[in-house]
Amino acid sequence: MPRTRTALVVGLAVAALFVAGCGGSDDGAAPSETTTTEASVPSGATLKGSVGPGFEISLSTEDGQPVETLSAGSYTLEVDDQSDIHNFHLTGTGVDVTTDVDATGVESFDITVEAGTYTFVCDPHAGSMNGSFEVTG
Ligand SMILES: [Cu+2]
Repeated sequence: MPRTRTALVVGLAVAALFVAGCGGSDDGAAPSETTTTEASVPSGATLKGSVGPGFEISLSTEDGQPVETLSAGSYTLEVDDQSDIHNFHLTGTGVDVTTDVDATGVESFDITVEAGTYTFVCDPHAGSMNGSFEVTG
């Protein structure tokens, strides 16, 4: 009987390790599943960045869909900075554009993106105000 109990304990420990391992492995984004209603954004389109007035930052298409993936190419980035305590700062390969924290209003940038990950943040609150999208080649 002691032998049976030992086997059970070991089995539970292995199961716990397995679960922990699985849980820790999805820290990185795993874009294996994409939504079926994925908006296709043609190169040359206008992208709408928005920050404020609350602690909100977003990037969307002209139709109001969140930008999650883009094709490589050139776009117009139109940022509506609605707060003098936030900014909209987009970075990635070949791109580093930002509005001023103190300033408000709409500001436009011509950007050219290539394959990779692009990230936008509010610099003073980058830990909570951030987002990103992927560019496919
Ligand atoms: Cu902010």
